[in-house]
Amino acid sequence: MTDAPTVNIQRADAAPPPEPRHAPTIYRENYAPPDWLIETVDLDFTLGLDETHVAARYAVRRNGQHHRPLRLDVDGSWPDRISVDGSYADIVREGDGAMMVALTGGAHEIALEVKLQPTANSQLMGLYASNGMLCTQCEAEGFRRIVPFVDRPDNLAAYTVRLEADRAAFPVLLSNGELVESGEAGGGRHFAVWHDPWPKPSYLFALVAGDLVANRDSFTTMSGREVDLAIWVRDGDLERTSHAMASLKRAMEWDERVYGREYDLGVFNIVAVSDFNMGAMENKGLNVFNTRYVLADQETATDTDYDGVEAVIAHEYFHNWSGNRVTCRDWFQLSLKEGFTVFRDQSFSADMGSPAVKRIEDVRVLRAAQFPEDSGPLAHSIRPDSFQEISNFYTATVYNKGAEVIRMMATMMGADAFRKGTDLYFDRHDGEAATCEDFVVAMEQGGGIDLGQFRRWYEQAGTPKVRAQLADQDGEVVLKVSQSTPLTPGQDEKSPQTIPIRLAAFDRTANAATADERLVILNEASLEVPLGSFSRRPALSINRGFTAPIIVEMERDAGELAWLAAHDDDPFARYEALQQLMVDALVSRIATGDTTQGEALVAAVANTLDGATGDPAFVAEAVSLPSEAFLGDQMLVVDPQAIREARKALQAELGVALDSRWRKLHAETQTDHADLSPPAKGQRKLRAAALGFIAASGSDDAPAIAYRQFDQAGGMTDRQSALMALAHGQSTARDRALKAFYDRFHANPLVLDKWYQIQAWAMRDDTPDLVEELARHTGFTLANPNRVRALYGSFAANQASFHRADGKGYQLVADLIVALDPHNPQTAARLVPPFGRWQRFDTTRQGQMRSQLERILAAPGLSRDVAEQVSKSLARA
Ligand code: B3K
Ligand code: ZN
Repeated sequence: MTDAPTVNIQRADAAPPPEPRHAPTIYRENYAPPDWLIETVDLDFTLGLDETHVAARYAVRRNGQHHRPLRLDVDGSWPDRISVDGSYADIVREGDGAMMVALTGGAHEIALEVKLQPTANSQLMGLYASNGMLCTQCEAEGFRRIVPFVDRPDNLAAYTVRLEADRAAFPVLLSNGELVESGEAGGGRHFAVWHDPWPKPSYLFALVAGDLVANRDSFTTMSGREVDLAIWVRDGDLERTSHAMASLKRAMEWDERVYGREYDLGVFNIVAVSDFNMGAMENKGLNVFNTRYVLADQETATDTDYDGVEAVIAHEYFHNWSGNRVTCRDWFQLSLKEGFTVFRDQSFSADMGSPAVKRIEDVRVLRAAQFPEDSGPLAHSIRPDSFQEISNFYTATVYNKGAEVIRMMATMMGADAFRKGTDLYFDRHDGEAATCEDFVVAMEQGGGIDLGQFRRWYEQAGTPKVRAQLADQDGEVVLKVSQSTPLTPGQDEKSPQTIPIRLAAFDRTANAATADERLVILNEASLEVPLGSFSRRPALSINRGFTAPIIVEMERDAGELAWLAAHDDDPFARYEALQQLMVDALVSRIATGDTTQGEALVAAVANTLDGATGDPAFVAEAVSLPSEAFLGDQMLVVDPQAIREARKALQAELGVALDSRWRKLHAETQTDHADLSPPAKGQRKLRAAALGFIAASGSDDAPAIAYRQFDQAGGMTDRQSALMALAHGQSTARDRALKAFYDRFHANPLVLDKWYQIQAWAMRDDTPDLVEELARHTGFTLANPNRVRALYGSFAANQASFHRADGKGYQLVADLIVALDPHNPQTAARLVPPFGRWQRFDTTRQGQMRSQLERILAAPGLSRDVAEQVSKSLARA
């Protein structure tokens, strides 16, 4: 493929100019289709860790009537040689580094050659080296770090890729699509040619070369086609891939059954990589995964880890249709594939386990990650209007709120109409780069629903607040609801949203808890809903199943909440009622020192424990105290220390008051860790909750109980929860357990991450000092994103520790951001948002947080990623 005559017209040292200090803002409304389309791509890689040579050939076609040149995006590697139709290429370099190629006809062939240094690529975008292997990450704009290209998702092309490398160092050579040829290349080298028949955008390109072994299996699709499945890992990790393989097959079957979507190649490869900026990547036919979401066995992975593997394997697989067959027109449409695919993976996981518990977990994540984002300086709608660096928009808003928006459509439409809508969407836009609007139109036409006003969910940022009140009108109970959305950056006006709210009113005097559930669509500023007559004020169960991503504000006294926690037939609402009781108790304890609600809470928790034989995982969720961060969100000014003390005190009270119950539960929930059934996982979750209360009670034998669980654990779930319970406190058992854990597992990077994470999570006064020490520990490295997240990501999420009054937490994380940015700006930028919460804290902390943000902003050569997050975070929301 390199035999075409190329003309050397640009010296290799004519590198593009450095990135501008203040990157330009890109606006959604300025979208214009590409002037030229690359329709076929031939890539020829001569692979090496230190140096890789790429020869590329593109067939390009003029798109429409115009005289503009071809724009090729470039980031880093300026080509040594370039030609047009085998002759001189007339090129100009733009200020942003792009290459403009003057072309005269309607169709041309471009050939170019590039040299890359994979080992020197610490950003982990483009082609890079990890643990002796070579791999790629191209979403969103990494392909231009490999070769100059029309690197935007609306350029779909068919790719043929030839890989050549030393056979001993890189026995396995993979790319997208199907293997069409392979063989010897002489001198101990070999080659493989892959062809992907499905036109795809450049962000879905991938290659992997390395010394890997495969867990192989196969799947027969609904039309009877056989698909070869392979999960590629380093030798020694093979026995940890069976859960991933089983999850993949379940996901393939589920997508056929639930969405009618069949896989479309003869091969599906997954490769596990240890140095990876995020969870995984859905490259066509060649998914690349963080090892964390592939490898699991009972010795090293918790039940949560197992669930994470299953969910991420499914998520990436589902992208084959929601993302790959139908892709995004531009990056503002990211939620088109991500929101929808998260909804699909959430539904899949719900079907595989307990739907009620899955819903509780998903809402917990939404409240922990998305609600704060939506109320701060980085708030944006699920379809943003502008960005500087698209990597900063892979957010909980685009992903998780995006999924809630799809869920609301499904709730309003019902399952059959929703399926008709998605069928139409997939059929109509197959092979296209589509928009969120295309999706909404397909849902309207396929599912027969008017989503006119519902579109505001795509436009408006901010979490709507819904105020609910019961009133008595002429002997009838009427529910009055009203909505408002707080203003967010760049949006000075908000209009009413379309909010589907499932609700029920219970007659508390009736023997059985039955009520007519109804779905109310709130699409005005306010609405009155007649509920009928009741002999006394009914118990109101509202936003059941969390039908809408809103904050409900209403006064319900402890009696009503306790009744709902005990009797509501909707499990999410039961959970919510008990959590609200706890929030109310803690908020009033913090505000006034009032501890009188403790008793009602003890009774309500005891009552929920009585139901433990039903769904233990549900009980564990319901009785666990709300997080420090969630409690902070309920306060006008967050007082991290007061929250920690109140929460600890309440946990201790519940621990003491129900001591014998926790001990009994703890003793009864011993399980075989090989049993991954939902009931067994639920037992372990409840056991962890019980141990947490035993430890919090402060009883003398608590450290010994925790140590025994740690020491005798049949698997990582029990071992980790015991270590966590010990890590919060001060005891010799804690020190012994941490040392034993390190000694036993330090050679396994994923388990060593846990060791860092557990200590960074610990609710101790000296956690910032420990984190500082751990960063100097031999196992810590800036080169591995998992390790950075384990220590610093966990620490920044540990509210009272990160916000310790002396400002040390802020300083540690800011230092890390400045040190990491030159190596890996994407991972560095992900640690900025906790600083953006400054307006929620007292003036001293505000000053400390702002001065760290200013210090980061002053760092020389700051990346576009971090600069955007920091400058936006400094602005007043
Ligand atoms: N699509 C990728 C995320 C890529 C992130 C790039 N910064 C994984 C996923 O959402 O499935
Ligand atoms: Zn995704």
